[in-house]
Amino acid sequence: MRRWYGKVPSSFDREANGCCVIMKCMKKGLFITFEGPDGSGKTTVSTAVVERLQKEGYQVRYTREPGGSKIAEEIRDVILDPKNTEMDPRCEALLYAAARRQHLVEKVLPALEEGITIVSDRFVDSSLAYQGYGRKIGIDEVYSINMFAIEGKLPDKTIYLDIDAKTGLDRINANRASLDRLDQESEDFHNLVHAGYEAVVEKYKDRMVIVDASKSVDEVINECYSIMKGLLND
Ligand code: ATM
Repeated sequence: MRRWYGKVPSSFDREANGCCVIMKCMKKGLFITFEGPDGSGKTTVSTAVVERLQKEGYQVRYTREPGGSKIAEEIRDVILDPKNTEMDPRCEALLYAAARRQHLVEKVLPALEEGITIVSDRFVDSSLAYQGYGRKIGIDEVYSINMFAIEGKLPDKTIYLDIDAKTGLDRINANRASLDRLDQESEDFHNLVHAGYEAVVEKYKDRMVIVDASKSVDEVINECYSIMKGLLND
């Protein structure tokens, strides 16, 4: 049976197969996440890839964490506010999980049901790396609160943009006008986050596609675009 992940069928397809057949072929959208340390270029790359795919007629939507819905964006503001220096690490982990829950049920799951592929700029692996490793809460603890939040809904594939902490931070310091509460953390913290990502990538290797994010942004975009095309046409 033909598999269809949401590229709008041509009029030939419609005439040849009839709408009923197409509806039967229609699959849920794919759930793809982009992950990586700060300065890996996730947002630039994932938005560029989504735009390119949309122009080709694919039913793909970009969203981001923390945020992506009204309530989740409000939680994002609290988490990233540089003035909230007293925030406890477990409170931070719970807030990320709360924002994730709201975004998932409000934006991600309904779109997937409609056959739209979701590209989420960060998801649960960020919490495992940043809170589990960076804040030293432990990956298993952070995983367990997240399982409550996401009820086992993990991405179909995760594209991990790999960059070392120093190169990533240098990029951020060169390009960003203002730094949020986590950007302002020490290089040691960001080294721990990178080590966390390495552990997460190893633990979930079947789900991960690793991309070298130290290459030029155009090269990284092209590579991620090819990966996405492969997944959508699989
Ligand atoms: P973005 O820079 O990708 O918008 O994410 C905001 C910050 O939130 C980012 N750190 N900085 N700087 C990573 C952090 N973050 C976590 O610590 N845990 C999470 O679960 C998520 C989704 C993001």
